[in-house]
Amino acid sequence: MTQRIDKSLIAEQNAKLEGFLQEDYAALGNKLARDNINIEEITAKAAAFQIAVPSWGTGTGGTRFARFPGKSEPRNIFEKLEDCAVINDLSQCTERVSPHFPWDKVDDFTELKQTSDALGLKWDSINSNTFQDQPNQEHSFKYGSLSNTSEASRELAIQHNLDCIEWGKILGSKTLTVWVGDGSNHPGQQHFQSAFERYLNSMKKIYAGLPNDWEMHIEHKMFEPAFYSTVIQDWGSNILAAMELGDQAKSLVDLGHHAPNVNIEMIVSRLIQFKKLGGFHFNDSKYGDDDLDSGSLHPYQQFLIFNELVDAEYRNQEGFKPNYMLDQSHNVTDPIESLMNSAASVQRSYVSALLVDRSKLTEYQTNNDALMASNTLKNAFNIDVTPILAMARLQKGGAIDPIATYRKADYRTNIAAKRPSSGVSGSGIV
Ligand code: LRH
Ligand code: MN
Repeated sequence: MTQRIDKSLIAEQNAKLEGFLQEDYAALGNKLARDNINIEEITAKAAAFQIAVPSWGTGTGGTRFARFPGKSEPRNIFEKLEDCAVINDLSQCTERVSPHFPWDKVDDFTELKQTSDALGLKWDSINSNTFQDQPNQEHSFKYGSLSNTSEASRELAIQHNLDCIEWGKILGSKTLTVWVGDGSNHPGQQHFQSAFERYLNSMKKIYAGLPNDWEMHIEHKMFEPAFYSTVIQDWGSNILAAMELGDQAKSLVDLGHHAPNVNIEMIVSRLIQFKKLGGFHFNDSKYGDDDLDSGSLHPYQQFLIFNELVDAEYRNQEGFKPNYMLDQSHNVTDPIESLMNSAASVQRSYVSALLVDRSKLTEYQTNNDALMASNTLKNAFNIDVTPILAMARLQKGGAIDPIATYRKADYRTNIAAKRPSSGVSGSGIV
């Protein structure tokens, strides 16, 4: 029997906090009304916001040095789905799960679909994996996958992506995300143009296998596991590939895949303008692809990214329907707590961006009033929208305080018997 957070426990915990919430919500409503903002409309938009959870984020993450498994770790996709259901029970904005194959591969995908249906979960983008060799794999990905000089390795990588589409169809997904670790560690090791041509020719074969209502999301990354060059190194190579492949190919922005201080919100604006923004992998980082909790270090940058996204919504930008997803590694926290926290952080950035006075902003931009333009954004960012996020959760049957309610439920202890720990530490991201 699947362990869920009891609705009565959620109601009991909410009852303790609802009075204060109603007070704070009314006060914020009055404040926003002074700027002709209807708090109910904002709360409705907050309630409609969804961000997908990465299946691989439900287990404790690690680095090349070590991984220290947490308590009652999920050991397979079925247990990962149970944890995703708990996250959605409390946060009410994470009904979609993004799997990674072959990490989540099963023999019976229909059974997996039935399990997710029973848990009220849907399937988001399918992530292929051609950055690791499988046991007894005939043709290695050591020197790349879709861009490998070996045709046999390329064909194997192409077939894996086509298989991912077939599995995704059974699960009801509509997107294939392709991130490759292909690149080089030494100057001269790779002929840049030839590698990119091999990559494009391989992607064209995968693109041909896409159902008409699917998208392919291409993910760029500056470095790792290659440390001199990567075939899809930045948004430039990414959008060139997406334009070369066709309308169903879009660019995905993983926040951690850029050099420190890169203006990611401007990259987002460009991708929106050219109708090539497929979606996001939200996380935060200080140095490299740290995969830390979203908004934990750069909440203003995350807000500025949503300022571009809400601006596009506000202007009814053609072809604008980006997919939102978390992509994080939880090395020292309970993954369920970090995923709930991070989903709320991204939802907060969205709601704050809804509060920007866009007509005033346009006026200040037109008149080159830089200070007032900047203040117009800061004013929205500085409004504490916590009551709106909590009210949206309450209205949907979630928890006013997800972390406190989760800890009260003592979920990890309750499922410990069902999930004996492997006791194996090991290393690596999952
Ligand atoms: C690459 C990446 C990619 C996933 C992997 C788990 O760094 O961001 O999106 O396939 O992490
Ligand atoms: Mn990613």
